[in-house]
Amino acid sequence: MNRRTMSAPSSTLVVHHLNDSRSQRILWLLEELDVPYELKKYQRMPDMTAPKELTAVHPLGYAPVITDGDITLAESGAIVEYIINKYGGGKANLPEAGKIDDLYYAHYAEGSLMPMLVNKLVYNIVPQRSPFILRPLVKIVFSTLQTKMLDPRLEKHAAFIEQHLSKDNRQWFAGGDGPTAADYQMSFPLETWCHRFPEVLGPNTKEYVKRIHQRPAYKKALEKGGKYTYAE
Ligand SMILES: N[C@@H](CCC(=O)N[C@@H](CS)C(=O)NCC(=O)O)C(=O)O
Repeated sequence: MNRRTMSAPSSTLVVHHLNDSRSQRILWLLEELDVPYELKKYQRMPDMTAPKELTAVHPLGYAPVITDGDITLAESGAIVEYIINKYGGGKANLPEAGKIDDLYYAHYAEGSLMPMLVNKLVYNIVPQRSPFILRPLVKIVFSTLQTKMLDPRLEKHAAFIEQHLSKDNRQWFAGGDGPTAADYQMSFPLETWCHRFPEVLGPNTKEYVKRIHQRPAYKKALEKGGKYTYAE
């Protein structure tokens, strides 16, 4: 066998990473699994949107996106599942008992939780960006929407998450001894929530976010990805 055939195959996996974004969870996953990858970095524009170059990779122009040989895949939940299936080598596997929690929280993160957190952000931004003359009125409308509609729902979700994380002293969403798909997906909403308005989050939820940040693989992902506001 010559040197060439003995060496590990070079990776074709490319992560298109936008600063301060959901793609941080993909870097964490890849570092946990110890999968080699190439990183292409993109910087948010002053209005926080992604730069146009990302639409050359995927028509919607959102992060994360990965390319792997001929495959281009967007949507973090799909990417997490793809990477665990193809490169996981059993490392993100979990006991049978945790499978339903893993499935649920892997979908809940983007399906139910993120839309509310995005709404919260948008409701704060809209008044700031509205025409000066309309601003006081817009402010009243959006702050009423927040206090009457959004905040009570977020409180309900905070209690729901806290109650789950307090069950049998669990460290991870699926109850195993290491992170699984549910954790990679839940990391971003909980990090941004902790960073922006932690008041309503319970102690187990805050501890959980700290636990993620203490992982050596997470720290490695931070070093590679560059500045990430939600781990500061
Ligand atoms: N549900 C998608 C959401 C993707 C998404 O909205 N990504 C944000 C970054 S966190 C983005 O690229 N925003 C840029 C923009 O809106 O222009 C996923 O989980 O991948």
